[in-house]
Amino acid sequence: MAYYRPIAMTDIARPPRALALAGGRCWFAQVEVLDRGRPARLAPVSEVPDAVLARLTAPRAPLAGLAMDRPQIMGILNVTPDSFSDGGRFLDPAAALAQARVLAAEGAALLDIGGESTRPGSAEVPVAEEIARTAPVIAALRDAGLPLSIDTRKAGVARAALAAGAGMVNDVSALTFDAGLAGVVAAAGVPLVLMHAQGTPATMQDAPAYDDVLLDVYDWLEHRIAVAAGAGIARGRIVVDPGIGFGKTAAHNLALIRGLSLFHGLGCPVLLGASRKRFIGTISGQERPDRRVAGSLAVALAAAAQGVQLLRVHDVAETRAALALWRAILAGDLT
Ligand code: HH2
Repeated sequence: MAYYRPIAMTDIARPPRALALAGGRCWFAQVEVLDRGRPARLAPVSEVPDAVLARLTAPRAPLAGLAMDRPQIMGILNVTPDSFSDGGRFLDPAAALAQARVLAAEGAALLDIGGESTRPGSAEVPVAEEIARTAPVIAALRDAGLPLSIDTRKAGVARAALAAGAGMVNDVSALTFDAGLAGVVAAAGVPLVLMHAQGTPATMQDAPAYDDVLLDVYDWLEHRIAVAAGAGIARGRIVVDPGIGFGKTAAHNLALIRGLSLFHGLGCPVLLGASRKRFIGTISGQERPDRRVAGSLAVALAAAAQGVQLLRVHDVAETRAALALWRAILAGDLT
C-alpha cells in the first residue's frame, strides 16, 4: 500500500499549482510516495488519489474554539509529584493555579492539565487521587478564558474534569487503557487527542521496535480513529499525535518528526508533544529538562514548518516568541 507524504513548504514564492496543507499556511506541490520494502520516490500531486488529496488539503474545523489554520500553543500543567520536567512544582493547588495564569498570560491558547505522570517507568495513579489533583484546578480555571484539556487515560477522571469545566480530553493511550473513556467523550461531544504509544509507561522504553516507525504509527492511528468514530466520536473532533518518547528510541522520534506531514493524511489536526523530552537532552547535551528549551524550540519550529496545528509545550513564552518570528519571516505577518 502506498502512503503519500506531502513535501511541506513555507516559502513565500508559492507556485500557482501548489495546494494548501490542511487549509493552513504550508503548501505542497509534490509528495513523497512511501511503500514498505520499496525505495521512497517523489511524485507530483496529480499522482495522489482523490480521497487522500481531499484529506491532505481540507481545512480543519476549529477545535475547542481555536482556529486550526496555524500552530496553536497548548501549555502543559502537571499537577503531579513526579512528572519528568516539572514534577512536584505544581502539586499544591495554589501553585498550580498560579502557573496556569502564567501560562495563559504568556500566550497559551489552551492548557493541558494532568494528574498522572506517564514518563518512562512511571506507576499508575488511583482514579480518586488523579481527580483530587486535577478537578479543583480545572474548576478554579473554568472562567480563565481559555480552553482546558484533561490529560488522562481514565473515564472517571475525564468525567470529573468535564464536569469541572474541561472542554477537551487528551488520552495518551488512544482509548486502549479504559474501555469507558470513549463513551464519556462521545456523550460530552468534546475533542479528543489520540496519541500513539507502544507498550505502557512502565515498560515502553525497554526495547521499542518497529517495522517502519512512520508507517506503523500512521496505521495504528488510523485504526484508533476508526475505533473512536465507531464509538460515536465525530472525526472532526479527533486530534492525532505520534507520541514522541512513548515507546520510541531517539532515532524513532527523529524519524517521526522528519515525516510529520504524513499524518495530515489522516484528515485530523496533528498535535506534537516533544517539549523538553529526553532525546532533546541527548542531542543537545542537556541533562536537565529545564535547560532543554532551545532544543524544544527547534523541534517546535520544525513541526510548525510541517503544518502541525497543536504544540504541547512547557515553555509557552519562548515558543510564542519563536512562532511570532517564524510567521513574521515567512509572510511579514507581525501579529
Ligand atoms: N507527553 C506527555 C504527557 N502527555 N500528551 C500528548 N498528547 N502528547 C505527548 O507527547 C504527551 C502527552 C509527557 O510529558 P509531560 O506531561 O511533560 O510529563 P509527565 O508524563 O512525566 O507528566
